[in-house]
Amino acid sequence: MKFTFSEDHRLHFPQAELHGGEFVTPFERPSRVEYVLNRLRTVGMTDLIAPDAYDPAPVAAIHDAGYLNFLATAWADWTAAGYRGEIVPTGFPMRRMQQRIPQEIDGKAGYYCLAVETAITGGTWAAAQSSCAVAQTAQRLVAGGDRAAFALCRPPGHHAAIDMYGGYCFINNAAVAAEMFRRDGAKRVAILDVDFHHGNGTQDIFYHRDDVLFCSLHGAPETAFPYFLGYADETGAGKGEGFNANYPMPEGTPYEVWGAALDDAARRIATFGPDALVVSLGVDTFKDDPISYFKLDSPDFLKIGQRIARLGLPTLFVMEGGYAIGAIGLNTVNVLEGFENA
Ligand code: SP5
Ligand code: ZN
Repeated sequence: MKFTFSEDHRLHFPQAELHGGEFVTPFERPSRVEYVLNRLRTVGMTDLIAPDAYDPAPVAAIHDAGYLNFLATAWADWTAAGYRGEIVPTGFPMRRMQQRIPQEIDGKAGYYCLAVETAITGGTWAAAQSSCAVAQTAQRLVAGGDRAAFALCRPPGHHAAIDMYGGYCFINNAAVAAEMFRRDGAKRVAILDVDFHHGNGTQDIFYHRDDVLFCSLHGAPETAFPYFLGYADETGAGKGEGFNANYPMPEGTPYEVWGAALDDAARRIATFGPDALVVSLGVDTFKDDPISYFKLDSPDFLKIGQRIARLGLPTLFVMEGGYAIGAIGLNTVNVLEGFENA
């Protein structure tokens, strides 16, 4: 299968992530992409397609206009205010408080932020747009008739909600691609999120819609980021009722259990009968991931690809998380190889 990627991901590399009360080098770092590229080369997946220009139209259809304007102007406003570090807000519109948007950039960032481990830098907006362009280009390959394509996106996207960034995500690349499939004539689109973390952003974007089915397998919110969404009883609302499926699982979950949840999600997708499938492909379910707690091993990722292939759908793989850097290439490309060799 063909894959897409942009060097501009490098423009986003914050110095620090707040982790356990310390500032550490971000887990979501540029070298992640290098390891995936190396593995693609090793297995002979060399069909790299350069990204087309970023198309803002489908992005504006799923994200809030004020939010996108905030992302585009945040760094200029932050530096103009005299702040010298990276953008990390300090106050938030919590319970029983106003939900009005402040003018001051620290307050404004707090309004649009869902997790402060994710710093914004001078290059973040350009990198986020390039990442989205990578997904958009791969979407066009699949919409144009390729059975599958792989978007090697960075920064990732599935935590980015209608009007919130965090969890290393700014633009929801998988959601943009799903929206593009709809615009290209797909009647129904399914999104399968296999990243360790709940795809809260994608759920938020499609929660009231019946044309996009969202299924997410993830660490249970009681014990795993993003903590405040991802329960099994979140099933969609309004006409979207029944079109959101969460599979929260506990610490230590091995492939035998995780794979049964994947089977259930795959059956649900088959019943839904979509014209296209978008896979939010995170490999932080790996046993040695430094911030996650499932116990999948490298060969299990081949099985994930095989199971997804059995759906027989035009499939777009969009890179999300995975922080066991030494294994991210093998695990990610195993999914793609499992799919291709199924
Ligand atoms: C795209 C993606 O995978 N985003 C993940 C964002 C996770 N952010 C911080 C999670 C806090 C994790 N606490 C880990 C405890 C490890 N013992
Ligand atoms: Zn993740």
